[in-house]
Amino acid sequence: ALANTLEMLGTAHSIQPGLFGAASEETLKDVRQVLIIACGTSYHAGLVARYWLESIAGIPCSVEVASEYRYRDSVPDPATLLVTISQSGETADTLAALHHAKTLGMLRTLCICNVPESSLVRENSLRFITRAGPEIGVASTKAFTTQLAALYLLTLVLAKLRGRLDERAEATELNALRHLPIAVTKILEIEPEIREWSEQFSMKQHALFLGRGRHYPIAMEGALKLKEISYIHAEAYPAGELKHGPLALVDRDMPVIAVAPNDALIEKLKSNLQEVRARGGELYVFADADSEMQESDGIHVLHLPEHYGALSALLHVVPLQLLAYHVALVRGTDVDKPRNLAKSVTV
Ligand code: F1P
Repeated sequence: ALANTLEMLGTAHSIQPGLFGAASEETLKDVRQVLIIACGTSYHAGLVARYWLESIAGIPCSVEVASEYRYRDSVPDPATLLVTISQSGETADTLAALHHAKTLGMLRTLCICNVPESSLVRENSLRFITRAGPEIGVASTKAFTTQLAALYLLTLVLAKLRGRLDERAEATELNALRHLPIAVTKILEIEPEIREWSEQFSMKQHALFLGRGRHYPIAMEGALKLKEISYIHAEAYPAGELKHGPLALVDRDMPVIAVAPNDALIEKLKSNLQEVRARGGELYVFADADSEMQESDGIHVLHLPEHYGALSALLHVVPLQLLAYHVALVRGTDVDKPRNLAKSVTV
């Protein structure tokens, strides 16, 4: 899915705004802020992108769930770029939020969507079609990673138009993007260990997911996948919030899954994890290849094959998707057609 989505980069040495449609340079060049609107998994992709847009493109960004935004009287800056994200392009709340935003004066609109002939694509002049192929199951997975790739490209285009990306940095980013499909495939090497972990979740009622920074939305996505397909109650928290409430839930029956890339926040995260361990919580940690985190009593650690810098969120979601998948298999739930859920929520 990622290889297809990124194929359009070809062998180019630069990233062209034209990736988002014919008039995109004109529309994007003096954008002052970005508003992202989506539902479910697509909303989580938007939350990751906020970190990228702020730190790489230096552009203010807010992210809203479409099901609420459509009822808000927000006061937008006319130079806002409205980005809607949807796998299906038919999600009623996302379409309604887009219509609402247009009535509020937001006319620069771009969608990231997996279905070229969808309503969402028809209603946006700028668009990026993720070429993930059809999602067989209800729970969105490969669409999510391709949405992240599209949002990263958008970040780079905006950074470039704002003079924040020199030629060397652009070449480095392009190489990193082109290597992504291989990096994701390599993660499958740790699937046997993830399958082993999944057996320990078979009788669990609840699970807690922790992350920090741009990996907090990845923890949210991991919790959503586990809920959707295995019916285990799962919540995600930014790890620093633990002591403000959720720590009260932690005991030996509460597995705690930590997204622990080796970035600037790792020392803070480690101290949060010690707080969990001190309360008897069993930890399942996804660390990076170059991380010093080691297994010990009640702390299980899996190292991802690579450490991927700014794009690491895109890699760290894959083991969480695999964990949800294997837990669902162990519990005998239907991974493709979870109860009560529709593939595309059109009402
Ligand atoms: C949004 C979404 C999906 C979820 C399920 C229900 O869909 O919440 O994230 O997995 O399919 O709908 P979309 O707008 O991305 O198509």
